[in-house]
Amino acid sequence: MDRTIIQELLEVVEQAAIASAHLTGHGKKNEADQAAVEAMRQRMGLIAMQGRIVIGEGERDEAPMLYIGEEVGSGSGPGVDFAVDPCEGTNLCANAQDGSMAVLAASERGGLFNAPDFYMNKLAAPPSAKGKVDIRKSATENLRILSECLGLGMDELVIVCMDRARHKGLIAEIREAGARVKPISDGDVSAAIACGFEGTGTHALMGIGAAPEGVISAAAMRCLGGHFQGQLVYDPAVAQTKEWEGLTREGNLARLSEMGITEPDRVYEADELASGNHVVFAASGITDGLLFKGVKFERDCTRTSSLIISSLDSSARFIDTVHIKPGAKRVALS
Ligand code: VTB
Repeated sequence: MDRTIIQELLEVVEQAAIASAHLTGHGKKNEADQAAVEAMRQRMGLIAMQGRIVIGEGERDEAPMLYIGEEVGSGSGPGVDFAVDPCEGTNLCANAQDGSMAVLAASERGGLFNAPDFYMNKLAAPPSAKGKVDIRKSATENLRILSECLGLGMDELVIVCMDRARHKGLIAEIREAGARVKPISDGDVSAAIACGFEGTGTHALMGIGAAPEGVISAAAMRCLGGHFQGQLVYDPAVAQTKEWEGLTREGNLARLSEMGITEPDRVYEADELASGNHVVFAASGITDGLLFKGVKFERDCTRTSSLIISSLDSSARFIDTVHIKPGAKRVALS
């Protein structure tokens, strides 16, 4: 994998974002997802690589495209592993709410953790708190450490948590400690990455989201030098999700073991979830977000805003692209 892949991956996420942006606000989350999947797959096919999906839309029998194990790319060139989420925050996209994006992480073969479709307890924090906060510590203790590392008062800290019943206790604890909580309905990748940059006004992501998204967040945080830890959640009583109705703790543990995960309680660090020598994170806004804007359709062009973070050249690029429509007469500067 060399630096030329940066431009290719930019175009992959841009095309996926544009495809699902056509469906923004239509209340059709599956269609928006499908459009992004098709566009992402099609653009990936043009890249000279032996690509492989390690985190995707699911198993082959449930996902016709970008399924786990699917080969993508032209078939010759470097081996590249991908974790993809073509429409992260499908509900946000369907309801035209802020925070949905097309996103992926890439690495050389074997450089991304093949996360099972489980839940994951996550802790993301800025680079200055890296290795100091710890998911094994209480939220209260981590807030104290964050306050010290960031030089901010407790009441100046903003902690993002997904707005879910399972976080009732966590949210109460954060507020009790004196920090502020910003609940989000969906989209914890964007929330995690926002912690990697100064000036976003959010200082940590705490709580349980999906494991595959955790790997994508970890890839970005690893390149940014931010803190990210994840621990799989297998107990339905902890996950408190409709998705796991009828499943048991023992059954989930057995599923993990079948997948080769023998230490289900292990805490994974960012560089274990994204362990490759070369890691690239690419995202393009579908709707507006904290770090970049969503797709804007205009008469003569379509505008996209994206973020590419790469360990290949230690960079984070914020890229605005004007996609000029055929026969365009006049493309405004901004
Ligand atoms: C999580 C989160 C994602 O969906 O997957 C969430 O990581 C689903 O969680 O960012 P629930 O099953 O509790 O609803 C997202 O918010 C969007 O895909």
